[in-house]
Amino acid sequence: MDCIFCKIANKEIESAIIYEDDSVIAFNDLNPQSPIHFLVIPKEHISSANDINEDNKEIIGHIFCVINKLAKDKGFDKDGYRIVNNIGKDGGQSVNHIHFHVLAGRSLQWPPG
Ligand code: DGP
Repeated sequence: MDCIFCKIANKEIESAIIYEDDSVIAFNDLNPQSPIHFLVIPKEHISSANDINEDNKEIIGHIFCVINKLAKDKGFDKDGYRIVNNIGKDGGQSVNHIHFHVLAGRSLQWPPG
């Protein structure tokens, strides 16, 4: 499958990896929108939140545990941050491998555009 995030997970494409374990990888976003902006993805290909199901749902909880750990390790847990998951065309998803944006390091605005 020609998936850029599968290639990042398989190290076929270079990225600034900040965390990795057996099932998950986190790397800095190529186009950062805040002083801290990284993506957390499952190594397994899941196209979007539309494809979360009873068989793969545990990875999503694990991703949130990883984000929680990284927020504490990097020290932005107390000031706060935002987790974003875009889905499909109207959600602004440009890469069809589920990913969670983690944005931190500045006061973020709401609502989104
Ligand atoms: P989304 O629009 O939610 O699908 O976000 C995709 C994000 O992925 C976008 O912020 C830019 C980032 N991105 C796309 N290609 C690459 C890449 O090759 N390397 C890295 N590090 N980030 C990428």
